[in-house]
Amino acid sequence: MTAIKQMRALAIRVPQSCMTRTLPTMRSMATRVSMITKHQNGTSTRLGYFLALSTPIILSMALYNRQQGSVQMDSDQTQTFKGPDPTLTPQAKETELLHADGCNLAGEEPIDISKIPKEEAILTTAPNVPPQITRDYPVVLQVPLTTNTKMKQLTSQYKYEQWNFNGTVPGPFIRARVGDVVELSLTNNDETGNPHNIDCHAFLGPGGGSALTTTEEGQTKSARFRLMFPGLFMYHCAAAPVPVHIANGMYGLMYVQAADGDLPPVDHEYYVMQSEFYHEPPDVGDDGRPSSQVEFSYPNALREEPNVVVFNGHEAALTRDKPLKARVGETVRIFFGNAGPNLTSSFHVIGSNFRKLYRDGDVVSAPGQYVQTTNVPPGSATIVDMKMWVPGTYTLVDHAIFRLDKGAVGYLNVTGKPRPDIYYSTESPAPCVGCKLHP
Ligand SMILES: [Cu+2]
Repeated sequence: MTAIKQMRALAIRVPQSCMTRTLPTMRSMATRVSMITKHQNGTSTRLGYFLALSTPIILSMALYNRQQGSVQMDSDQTQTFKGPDPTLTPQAKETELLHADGCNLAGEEPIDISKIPKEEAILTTAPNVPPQITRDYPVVLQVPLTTNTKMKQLTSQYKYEQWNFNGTVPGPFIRARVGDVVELSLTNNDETGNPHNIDCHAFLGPGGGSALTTTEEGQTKSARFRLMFPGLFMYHCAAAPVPVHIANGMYGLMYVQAADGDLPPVDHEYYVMQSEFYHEPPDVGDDGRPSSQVEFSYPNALREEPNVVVFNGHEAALTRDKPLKARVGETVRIFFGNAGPNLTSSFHVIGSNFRKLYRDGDVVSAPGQYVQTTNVPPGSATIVDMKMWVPGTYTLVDHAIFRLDKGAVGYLNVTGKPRPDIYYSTESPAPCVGCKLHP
């Protein structure tokens, strides 16, 4: 068949829309080929035209087939979907139904708070999350927080004096609902004399509440904040010098459920927060041995060169002490925060993916789907949903992967029956010796 005949035969099978899209490209390519070949013989000229004109047509046909959901199984078997793969259909409509009002405001009119019932918040320590709120009315939600310091085993090598809320790093997980009025009381039990306060990213007003809640040693202060919008938010101490209070451990997460319906239920909800620690080298004692304790390093923090990067406050928080758990077939949600203070996290779970990703803690917009890794900057948070299909150990990491050797690793242990239809080999697993990623 001549080049012209081949081109005509192909063109007959190409939809008009594809032709329209590709014609300008075809013309420009043909012109270029014409210029190149005008001094050559007739055969190479025809070959040039054929290559220039047929390549975009073939590419257009492949693109068109893909858009139509046509899947070539093998040479004599074609399976055709009508429309795109339904499992990959965007969920925007579903989300619209969940949160009909995009802003989901509690209401713009002032309210009489004395008429709202009071309730004490359930506060949990990482990796636990308080149960879903099922009430359909707002409350004055009482949140009692305290501040203190505590010497903790930060890494296998060193102890470090952390500054904390309610005795833990990260601080407690606070769950509330849009329309609730958070009645925050902050008691400063820190005997070092440092003032502390709360800046919560879910609060509307100057400083996110910090100026209203600054407490000196031995003091308690209270303030009220009405929650006007849903999402996952970081809270932290913002007493001066702010970077030092955050670097030493004063942060946590608050999740504000939408008033008209929470996220779809899952089997397990977990609370994980990434952060860095900056410390000086250990002092060396009279016996020549280095101390097992290290102290905060302002120069390292200023240079943004952490010594330690961890999930939930110390190196072993999600490995030896408390790996996350699930069973095959179950769904897992992680409320993931990044306290920084400096590094952006490239959060990833080795062996899985984020079936739903509520980027930046945004539960109003349609979630991302089947996402491998997500960026979480300092001062932000994200919500990821996974489904566990295959038993084994899954590893939480910051995919800026050298941080693994600074402590950023956690495990999610999944038990249950193997699924050889999904994951199979005749070989038995052979984890590498000393590997933190694949225990
Ligand atoms: Cu503080």
